[in-house]
Amino acid sequence: MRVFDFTHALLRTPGWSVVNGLRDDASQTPRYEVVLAQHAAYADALRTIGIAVDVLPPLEDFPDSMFVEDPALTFPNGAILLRPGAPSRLHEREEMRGALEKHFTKILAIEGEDEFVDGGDILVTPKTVFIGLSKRTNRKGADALARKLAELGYTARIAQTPAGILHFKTASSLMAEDTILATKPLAESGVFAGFDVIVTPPGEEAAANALRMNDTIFVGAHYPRTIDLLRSKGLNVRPLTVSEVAKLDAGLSCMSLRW
Ligand code: CIR
Repeated sequence: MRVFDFTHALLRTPGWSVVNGLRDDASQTPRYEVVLAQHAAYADALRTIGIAVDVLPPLEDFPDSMFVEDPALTFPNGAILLRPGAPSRLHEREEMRGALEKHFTKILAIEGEDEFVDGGDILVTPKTVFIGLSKRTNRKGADALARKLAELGYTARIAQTPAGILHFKTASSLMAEDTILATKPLAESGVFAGFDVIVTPPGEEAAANALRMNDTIFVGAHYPRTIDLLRSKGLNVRPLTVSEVAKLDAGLSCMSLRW
């Protein structure tokens, strides 16, 4: 089984409070109805490729809780509850536990009060799980996660998220077992030595948060040059509209947990 072969996904419907979600550019206010529609289209797209999609109810107390990728990590053999680094998001993980218990017998948790890790900073590749240090993920959190990953049989590698972007996966995603899509700064950092790295075209850096699931690669529909580039390499690309979600500094991986 390849690391991007999945049968299940867990999502959470956005609540009205999503308009108050965290974002770098406060002048961009997402419209609730449009976020909801883009989220529903994303869930449908996952279903059309054969994924069993479990959609959790909205949590108005947590404006960013539709981004279920950040408070937990899932693997075929277990899940890990993380400690998101934004204070408004820290307690989202408690809301994930019950949902994960329905699917996993083994659930580990990062517990240290000074340990913070967001799932958006975790890039799973066949041999290595990259953990990007960022404003949300600190060294203690990364070290703690590396220990939990070892318990599940995975090897972690701690890396640096480029300055000015939210998460490690804002700038990178796995396209094939040996191929990564990354922004120029992350590609040039050399962190992906040994992989074939496809660099996002200038102006389309945000396309780097793409999502490979089984034989489909979901890419933001607003990035035509990235779509053409990936298709020219024989990859099966399916564009999805996430323009409203992008106002919340989010992309395709953020809206699901997959296993
Ligand atoms: C946040 O700032 O936490 C949300 N507005 C966006 C989270 C995006 N999540 C992700 O990239 N995994």
